[in-house]
Amino acid sequence: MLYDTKAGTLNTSRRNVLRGTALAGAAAITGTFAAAAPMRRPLSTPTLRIPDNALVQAQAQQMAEAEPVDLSGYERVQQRLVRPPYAPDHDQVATGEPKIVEIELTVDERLMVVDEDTGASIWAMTYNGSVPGPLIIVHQGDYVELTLKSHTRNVLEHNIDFHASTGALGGGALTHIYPGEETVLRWKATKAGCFTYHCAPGGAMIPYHVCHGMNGAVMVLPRDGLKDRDGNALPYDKIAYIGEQDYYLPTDENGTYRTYQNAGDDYADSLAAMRTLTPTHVVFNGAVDALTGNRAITVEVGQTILMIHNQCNRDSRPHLIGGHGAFVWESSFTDPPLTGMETWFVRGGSAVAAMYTFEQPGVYAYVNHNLIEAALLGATAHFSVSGLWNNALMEQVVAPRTIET
Ligand SMILES: [Cu+2]
Repeated sequence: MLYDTKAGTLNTSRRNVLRGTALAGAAAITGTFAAAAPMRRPLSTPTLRIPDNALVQAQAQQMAEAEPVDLSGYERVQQRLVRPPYAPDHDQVATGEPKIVEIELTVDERLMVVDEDTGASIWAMTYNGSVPGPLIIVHQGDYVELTLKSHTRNVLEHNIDFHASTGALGGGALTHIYPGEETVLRWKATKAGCFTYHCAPGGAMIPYHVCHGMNGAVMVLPRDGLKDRDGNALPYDKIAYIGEQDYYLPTDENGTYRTYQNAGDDYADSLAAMRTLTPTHVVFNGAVDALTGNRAITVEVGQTILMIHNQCNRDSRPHLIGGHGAFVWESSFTDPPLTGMETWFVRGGSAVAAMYTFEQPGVYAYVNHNLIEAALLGATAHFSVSGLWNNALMEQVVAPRTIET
C-alpha cells in the first residue's frame, strides 16, 4: 500500500502504485518528494547520484531570492510544433531582436507498433504523440518558454531535461508533472547547435522513459544562420529530422514479444531487457520502416537538405549511402563544420546536423552504419530523390550479364 501524495489518501490503485514507483525515482534524483511522503525506493533500481534533498531545497531558496528578470522588451512569438520528420516554420537568419518563443508539449502515453511484421509494440512515452518528440527551432539569444502538459489519461509522472539549456538538471527538477497537470519553464538559448531533450523523472525511470521514446531535439541557430569555415552562408531548402530510437522489448520464453494492457505495465520486464544493453530494435522515427518506401523523405536534385539526427541514449554513426555529409556539425554551430564526411558520429545523448545537396536522382538509404543495426534492427530511412540522372557522375557501363567463356 502506498501513500498518494497528491490526494493525501491511502490507495492501492494501479495508478498510484505506478506513481509511487515514479515518485521513488524522482525522490532519488531531486529529493523533492522525499519530504512529502516517505517512499521506499525499489531495491532493484539504482539511482543517479544527483542532488540530495538539502541541495534541491537550497536551489529553491536561491530561486526565490534571485533578482527578477525584466523581459518586458522581448517580443513573444508562438512556434507551432509539427510531427517528425518535418520541422516547424522558422527563419534561417534571425529577424530583429531575440524573442521569447512559446512552445507547447503534451505528454502522451500511447500504444505504438514498432514492427508491423512481428507485431512488436510498446506503450510509448511521447511528447506530442511522436517518437522522437517534435523538433524545436530557435536562434541563439532567444528564450524558449515551454508549457509542458500531461494528459489526464496518462499513468506516469514526467518532466523534461533540455541539454540546450543552462541550469541544474536542464530544467528537470522544475518540470515534474503528474497526469492532468501543467508547468511552464523558460530558459535562454545561449549555445548554438543541435541538442537533445528528454524525460528524466529520476533513477531507473530515466532510461525507462528515454527508451520508450521520450526524447527529441532542439536546434539553436546562430542569429546570422549557418556558415562554412570561411564565413560563407549555408542556407538549406529542407530539414529532415530523424530520431534514432533504441527499444528493449521484452519477449516470452518462446521469443514472442510481450504485450501489455497499460503504460507502465512493462516496467519490470523492460528493466530486465535494458540491463542486457542489447536493443531488440534500433529504428528511425519510432518504428521499423517509418521513413522507407512510400514513407521516404522526398527530395529533388539540387535541393540542400539539413539532416538532424537525434540519439538520446546510444552512439550512432549516420551514413547516407551514395551521398555525403558535405557539412557536419558534430559539436556546436560556433565551430567550423566538418566537411566531406562519409560517415559522421552522433554521441549518445546528443543531436547532430549534417548538410547535403543531392546531385543525382534515386533512392538513397540513410543508415546507422553499424549495418547490423541498419538491416536487422531497423535503423534505415530513405531519401527518394527525383531529377535527371547525370552520367558524368555515375553510369552503368555494362548491365549484369553472363560472363563469356
Ligand atoms: Cu517521462
